[in-house]
Amino acid sequence: MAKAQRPHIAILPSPGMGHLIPLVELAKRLVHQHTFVIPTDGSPSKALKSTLDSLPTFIDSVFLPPVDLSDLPPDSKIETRISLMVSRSLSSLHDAFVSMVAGTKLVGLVVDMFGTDAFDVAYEFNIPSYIYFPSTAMMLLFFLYLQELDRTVSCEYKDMVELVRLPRSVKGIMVNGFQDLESGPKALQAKQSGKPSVYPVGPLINVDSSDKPDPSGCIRWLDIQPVGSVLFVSFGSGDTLSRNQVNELAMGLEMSEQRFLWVIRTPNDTIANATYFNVDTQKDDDPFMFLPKGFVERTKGCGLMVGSWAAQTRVLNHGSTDGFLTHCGWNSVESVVNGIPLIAWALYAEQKMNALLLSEDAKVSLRPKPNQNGLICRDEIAKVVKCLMGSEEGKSVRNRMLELKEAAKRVLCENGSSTIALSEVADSINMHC
Ligand code: UPG
Repeated sequence: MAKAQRPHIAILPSPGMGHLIPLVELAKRLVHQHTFVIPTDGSPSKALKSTLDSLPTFIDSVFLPPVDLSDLPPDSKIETRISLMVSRSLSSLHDAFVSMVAGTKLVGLVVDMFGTDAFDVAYEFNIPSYIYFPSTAMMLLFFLYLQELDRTVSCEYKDMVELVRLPRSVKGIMVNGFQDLESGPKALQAKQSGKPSVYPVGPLINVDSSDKPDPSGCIRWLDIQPVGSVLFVSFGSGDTLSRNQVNELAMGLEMSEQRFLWVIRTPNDTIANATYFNVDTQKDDDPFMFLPKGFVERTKGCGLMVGSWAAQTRVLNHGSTDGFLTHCGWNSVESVVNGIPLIAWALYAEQKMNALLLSEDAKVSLRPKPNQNGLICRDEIAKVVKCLMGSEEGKSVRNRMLELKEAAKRVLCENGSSTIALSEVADSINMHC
């Protein structure tokens, strides 16, 4: 369909690559024209610009004027900053809507979980709103029930009988999950009158083409490693470890005697998500400075460290990669589609819940144990890495992941449940045309 004829959807990603990337993947799969309307508080990162530069022609993007967050205390939480960036952008979003409705048939607004304030703007223009929830159905269930829990519960949440209260101001919620990975989608799918529909459309992941540049050199390095030999170590788009933890991780990787590719960041002793807004524009110290003395030389040949950012989807799709030590950001669980088993090392947000789901429920990951101070020590790291890459237990985790890979293929094929759910969303949006 020609661009001008497509019904038009406005998409508001809340700040952060972990929210932009899944919304881009959603947009690619809906046959509409899309405009990403992007809140910001300053200059966007290189990773963000390069994602926007590579969008297909039916997806446009526009930055809203930067908002001022200088009144916030320096230690304000990331969730507060993200939410305020959205709410302080609403008048500019209104202006963007005026331009969009003037030139095209605007039929929907899609936001992620931090963008619901924008519903007011959509409501003013009589445009239906949808949420794309880039995390698990389990987390969605928890969010939906949180208000009720807060109001009524004084005991431990785990002792509660589960009841779900769905919000009413939204038409539909898409969640990046599928039944074989977690049972949550089923619990949410039961249709109830007056409640929004929940569509499990996952796993939606970005597929980087192999002709993209490889500035960090990690693909060239993987090309010369033996098939199925490398552990990929990466903590998402913004997570940072403490100095001590970086030291222990380096020593643990060395002691494991396994090949590894590690995306390293400058450590931060106080915040676990220090690079969330500026993943590749860090003005801090060189992250290599914080590695143990002699580590780079000693691991030469079997280990590669790259600063800040790697072509993750290409790494996970590479034949040499055979394990992934991840912070359990839900987009990183994309390794499901590659059949790569995991080491689950959660840091913040809902990542501990994801880690639990991946290890206890889906059984596709191993989980290192922290000591009483919360530090994961070198011996524990070496043990878990060896176990994943070369033991019977690792083999069983790997086999389970291969089963999930097949299940993911099934739900994403032409008549698969996620493809059908996505076309139901498109039908629902098109009813507004
Ligand atoms: N990525 C790269 N290269 C890198 C690092 C990351 O391409 O070097 C990509 C990765 O492929 C993925 C995204 O960036 O698509 C990162 O997303 P994710 O793995 O989910 O991590 P976060 O950016 O930390 O995600 C935030 C939250 C996480 C939550 C997720 C979805 O931290 O807890 O599950 O958003 O809501």
